[in-house]
Amino acid sequence: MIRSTVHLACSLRSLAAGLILVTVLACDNGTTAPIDDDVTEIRLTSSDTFEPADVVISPGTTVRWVNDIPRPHTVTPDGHAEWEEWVTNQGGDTFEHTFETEGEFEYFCVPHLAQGMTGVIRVQ
Ligand SMILES: [Cu+2]
Repeated sequence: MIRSTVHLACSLRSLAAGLILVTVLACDNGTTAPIDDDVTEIRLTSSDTFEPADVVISPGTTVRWVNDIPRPHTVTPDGHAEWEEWVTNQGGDTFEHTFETEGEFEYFCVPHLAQGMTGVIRVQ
């Protein structure tokens, strides 16, 4: 009972943060253009998704994951050792990795794998 109450409070907080985020993004033309040619940004969202989840980049590109809100997520390699697992629970936290070799690098978020929080970086 206590657990479900905490979960509800947590969900409501996430919802509120999500609404604020949507409002902010709505003022941004809805574009998610990379900051520059060599950096691609992926957001860890309040809806427990990687956004965008499927990314195509060329070798030498840096991917920057950004945690949108104070919420626990991970960026965990799925069956490869391209990077070390990143664990975050702070809004604004960032993690970067530069991909030098071609390949498909799948990853997931440990706490939200059951909700389908997965992503893939296609380097080609
Ligand atoms: Cu997550």
